Amino acid sequence: MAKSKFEYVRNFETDDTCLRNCYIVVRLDGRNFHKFAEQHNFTKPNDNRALSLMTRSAQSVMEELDDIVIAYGQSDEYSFVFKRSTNWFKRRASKLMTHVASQFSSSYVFYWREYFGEQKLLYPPGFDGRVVLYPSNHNLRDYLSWRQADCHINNLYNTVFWTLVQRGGLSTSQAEDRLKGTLAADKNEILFSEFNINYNNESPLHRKGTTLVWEKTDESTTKKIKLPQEEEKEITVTRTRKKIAALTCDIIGDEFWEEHPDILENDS
Ligand code: DGT
Ligand code: MG
Ligand code: MG
Ligand code: MG
Ligand code: MG
Repeated sequence: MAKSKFEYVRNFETDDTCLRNCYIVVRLDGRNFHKFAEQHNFTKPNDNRALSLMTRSAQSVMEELDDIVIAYGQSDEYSFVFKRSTNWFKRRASKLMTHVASQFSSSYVFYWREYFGEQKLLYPPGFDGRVVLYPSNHNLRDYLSWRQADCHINNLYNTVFWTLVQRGGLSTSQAEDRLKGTLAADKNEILFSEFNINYNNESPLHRKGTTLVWEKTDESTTKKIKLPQEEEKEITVTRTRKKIAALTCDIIGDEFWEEHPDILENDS
């Protein structure tokens, strides 16, 4: 094919191929969701409609894009982990990140009504994205542990903070003062002794965030078949299908990883 004299401009594109053997993580985070949550009347500290919509959008990302083996979300963020050996879009960081961000954002708007009903979407929300590479299973697990620990720390703080305000009658600045310098144990104690709340019994969705994984399920269907010179008969066909499961469990300890041995690929 003849090339135009403009063709050389291609050479200005920079190479952003992700290093081989590394897990590619794309993390999205809602742009200015402090304001977005206020304007759309999100309940405090957790709005289950908003969390479910985030998860629905993440599910769409996993279904529509190739090679995502696990996703983890909390608050206004979601992390997507591409399998170590993926060669999707030749591992080009910008392609992977922009596909994740745009599929997620359009899904968030597309499914908005299913979760928010009468509450109108007042303006188009945006999400930033970043790509981080993790060269070992240990690093990848620590990354996901970091996000889940962050979820726990924020949720414990927000739970006590809003309990002090909503049930304890404190103003927001009084609640802030009250919590200044407190440790996790102190916060648990405030909840327990003053409000009879055992933090461990609070919703696991709020304490642990949401983990999306692929699960294999066997689906059986019956089919009528007719072979030449034989009676028509019914047979059962079993097919293994991949389905996304949304879990609200701990992913820091070993148990989850022992139960899902297919997510990590051996260091090699
Ligand atoms: P950014 O990410 O730098 O553009 O700014 P923000 O405002 O998105 O800050 P970020 O991502 O650090 O914090 C998330 C905000 O989203 C935080 O202010 C609280 C809000 N948010 C997230 N989930 C909920 C929820 O379920 N309920 C309420 N009321 N607010 C939420
Ligand atoms: Mg931020
Ligand atoms: Mg944000
Ligand atoms: Mg955030
Ligand atoms: Mg194209």
